[in-house]
Amino acid sequence: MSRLVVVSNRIADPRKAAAGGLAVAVKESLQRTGGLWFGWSGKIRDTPDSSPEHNDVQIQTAHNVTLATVDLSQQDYDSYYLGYANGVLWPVFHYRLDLANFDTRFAAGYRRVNQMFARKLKALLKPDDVIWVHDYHLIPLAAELRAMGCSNRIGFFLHIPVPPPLIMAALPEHEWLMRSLFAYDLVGLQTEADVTHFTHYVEAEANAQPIGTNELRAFNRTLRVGAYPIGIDVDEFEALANGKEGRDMFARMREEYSRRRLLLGVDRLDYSKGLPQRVHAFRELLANYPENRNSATLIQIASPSRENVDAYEVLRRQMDSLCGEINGDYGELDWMPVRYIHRNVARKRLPGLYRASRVALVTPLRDGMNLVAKEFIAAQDPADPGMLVLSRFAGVAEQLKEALLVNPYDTQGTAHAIQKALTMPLEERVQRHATLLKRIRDKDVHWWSSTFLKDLEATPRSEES
Ligand code: GDG
Repeated sequence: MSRLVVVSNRIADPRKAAAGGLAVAVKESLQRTGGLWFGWSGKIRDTPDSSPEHNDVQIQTAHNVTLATVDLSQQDYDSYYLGYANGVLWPVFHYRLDLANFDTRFAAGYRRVNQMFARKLKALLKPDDVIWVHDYHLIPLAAELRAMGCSNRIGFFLHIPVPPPLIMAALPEHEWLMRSLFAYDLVGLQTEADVTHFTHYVEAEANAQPIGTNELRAFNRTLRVGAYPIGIDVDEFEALANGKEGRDMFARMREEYSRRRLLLGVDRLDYSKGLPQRVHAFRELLANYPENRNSATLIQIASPSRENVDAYEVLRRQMDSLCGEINGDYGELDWMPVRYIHRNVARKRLPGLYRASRVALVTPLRDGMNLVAKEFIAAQDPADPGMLVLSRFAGVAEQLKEALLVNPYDTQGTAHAIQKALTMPLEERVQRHATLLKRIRDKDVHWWSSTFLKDLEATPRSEES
């Protein structure tokens, strides 16, 4: 059995139960193979550059897993993390060319940090290791490792969407990024739509030749590409909802809102999540369906995110003002339409909150997958479930067709769907929920990691392709 090496921008300590996300997804495989998890420590060093002699790898062991981290210099953090990853790749991959800042120094910093990561990681690798790299921060990592003579199997999973070819082509460095992707053996994307975009893009821009199903040949290499929609640990989430804290939270919310109907949004405060559009749609609901006044309450949790990137500050001010306006215009002494919480809520409180909500609003303008939609379904009482209003532009909409799908840019249409969700008969809710639950259970997080890793291990070794 090969050792698994996971590489991601940030790592999470798998000993911490509340870690969530990627930690849950890769924990089992890392523990089973005595694996290694490599990434940025989250710390910024005082020394100005990332040269190897100034930056040691910090190693810890957690159960059977080795955690290896490096620090970043301030300059690298600014250009690699804030500048290129979150100021260029994130907006472009979410179709927001208008928000991208194509400063060439950012691209240089991005490359420099990927080279530094490759150098540090290479020293820790064994010949049979299987390497799984995560997300847009690390696209060129495999190419840098290959340049150092690494012939291990290397897979890449992109957590965010792939935009249509001409949007990709607007990235000044797109050819370099595309060539870098061909250094991987397997590229995993969230949805079939992403696979189609990616395939069209490399066919158009690199004259890549399709060979067999989901195999592309270009730059003298063969790349496998597939859709691996990421899932959640459904059993864990159900257990959390049914556990003591989940039940307490549920009971508290039900009591507090006994005369109200609760709508819920849980997101990072990010412009891809469609938060202003959601507040507009909720306002439209109150205007067009007055029976919801003095009754429907939207709790919107918007956890702070990337506060050093300008576009996020603009969004924050916009949300403060929109929520203030709706409460001012519609609020009563004993009812506030929107409870807007710009703080992180403890993970153990989420399941009870999801379960107490009649409707979840998951309405991003663009999203790779969206795990909140899956968490909401897993937390419901199957005998009296809440309803999911879901953007058709979230990757998860490819799987969850029984939700009420909306176009978040269509304010009236979204308000209408929210009203439909609020008034849906019990029998229909139960039926839809049962199908949705089956879908997220069939492709849960264990399916996701084991399928990707099985496919990666089945690819020929690099020198053989
Ligand atoms: C990226 C892609 C893709 C949110 N607020 C709080 C909180 N959360 C948790 C949720 C959920 C997670 O954060 C968010 O996951 P999403 O999938 O919704 O979105 P991104 O953070 O943008 O993730 C996305 C994902 O990667 C995985 O591939 O699905 O498309 O953009 O688990 O519950 N958790 C706590 N407090 C909060 O206030 N504890």
